[in-house]
Amino acid sequence: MLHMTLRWFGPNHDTVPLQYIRQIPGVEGVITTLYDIPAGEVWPSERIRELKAEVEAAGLKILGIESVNIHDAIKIGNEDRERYIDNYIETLRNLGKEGITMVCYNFMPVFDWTRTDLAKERPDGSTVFAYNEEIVRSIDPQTLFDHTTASSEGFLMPGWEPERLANIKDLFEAYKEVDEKTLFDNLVYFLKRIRPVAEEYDIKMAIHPDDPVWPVFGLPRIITGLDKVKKLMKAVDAPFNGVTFCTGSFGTNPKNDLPEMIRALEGRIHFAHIRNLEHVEEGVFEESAHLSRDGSFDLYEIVKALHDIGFDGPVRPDHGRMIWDEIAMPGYGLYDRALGAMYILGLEEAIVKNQEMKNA
Ligand SMILES: [Mn+2]
Repeated sequence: MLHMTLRWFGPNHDTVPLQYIRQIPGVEGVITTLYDIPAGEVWPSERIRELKAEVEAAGLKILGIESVNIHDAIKIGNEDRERYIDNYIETLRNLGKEGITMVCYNFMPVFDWTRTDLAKERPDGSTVFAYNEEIVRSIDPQTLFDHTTASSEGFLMPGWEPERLANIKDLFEAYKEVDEKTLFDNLVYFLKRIRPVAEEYDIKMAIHPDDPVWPVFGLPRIITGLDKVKKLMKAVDAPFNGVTFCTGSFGTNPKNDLPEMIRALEGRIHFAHIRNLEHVEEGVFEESAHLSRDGSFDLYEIVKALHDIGFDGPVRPDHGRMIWDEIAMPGYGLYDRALGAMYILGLEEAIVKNQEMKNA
């Protein structure tokens, strides 16, 4: 079954109180993080325990972490990586000891995700994240960074840490020799090194797909579609090595058949991000409401596929539109994500009942 969650960035970063999340029917927990700890540093056990206590005091559970970020040295594969992988292992051990057993991460160089507009207006007046390949081609990474941080309403956007991106030129320079093959090999190396601790604590590692699933600013992409994901699953062929099935990211490429991909990845999906987007033309898309008819995806078929493969893990409505004048981190307001959560749970209820009727 789907275990519904909302992403929550912690008491000092999120505008949405845990008590509000608790009041969304069917939401069991949160997917959270220690937002202030830079990539590469060990997460102290005390901090994890504190976070857990706060979430549990609100009647919720931590159903996973998004993300424990991967230090650039690991992605680049330079001599510093051993130290950072050791730190990652220690963080996993500290999480495992607290019973936290799902970790989402990504392996994208420099930028975690890319959009050209954080507040594109939809016909109904709501605003959403949008992407236009032509704009990306016409600007440099620094301009995109300045634009993204300037339009984030003062909120620190996940994956866009100013300290890490302080010198984008140097960062690009460091990735100069990293092509698709090197990046993939470095990911496999990382997974093999963390395998023992992940298996000891039964931690499921769930890689998030690239977003969008094509190269941006010439940076390589390795988690873009079914073939690439299968290749990774095979390279480290153990259940701990799985995927975050993000419909919005895989779905940036209209050729990715989302329900088919879900069925093909049975047993290896550890977390799902369920949302919708509207394809405008090639390389141009904008996020939409979760409702199938508001965008390009068939959310019924997506939830059905997850149900059919016996998926039993955390899901979240992923991003939401900004509606009803809410002031929040773009994409992470309460209102539209709550609507999304209810819609997804409604689809699931109908699918389960339908199945029961057929079996009766
Ligand atoms: Mn996602």
